[in-house]
Amino acid sequence: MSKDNRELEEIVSSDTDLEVKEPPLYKVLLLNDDYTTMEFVIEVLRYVFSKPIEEATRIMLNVHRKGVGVCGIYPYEIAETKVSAVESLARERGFPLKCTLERE
Ligand code: TYC
Repeated sequence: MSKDNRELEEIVSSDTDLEVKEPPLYKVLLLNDDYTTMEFVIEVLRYVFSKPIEEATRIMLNVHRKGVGVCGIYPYEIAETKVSAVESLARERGFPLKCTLERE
């Protein structure tokens, strides 16, 4: 093998050059409140998070009972877009529903 080839192989096979970093993930959290209707929260989980009705109902009831719950885990920009979608739908309908991000 030529010197050039050996150098190239070293570069290509070195860990640091080949390592593919996964993007950091963020949990999207839904917070309970006393005013947003259960129906609206289920609607949001179906529309924004593409949850089937049974899972949407389970997540909503979990948040209702525990105060907070995870509705999905995504890379930052997707998570942030979902938080904005939830809050703007809620404001449109006059509900105080809150949604936040938490680094995994
Ligand atoms: N606690 C609300 C009620 O009793 C329902 C609710 C569930 C609100 C989940 C917000 O994130 C929430 N109407």
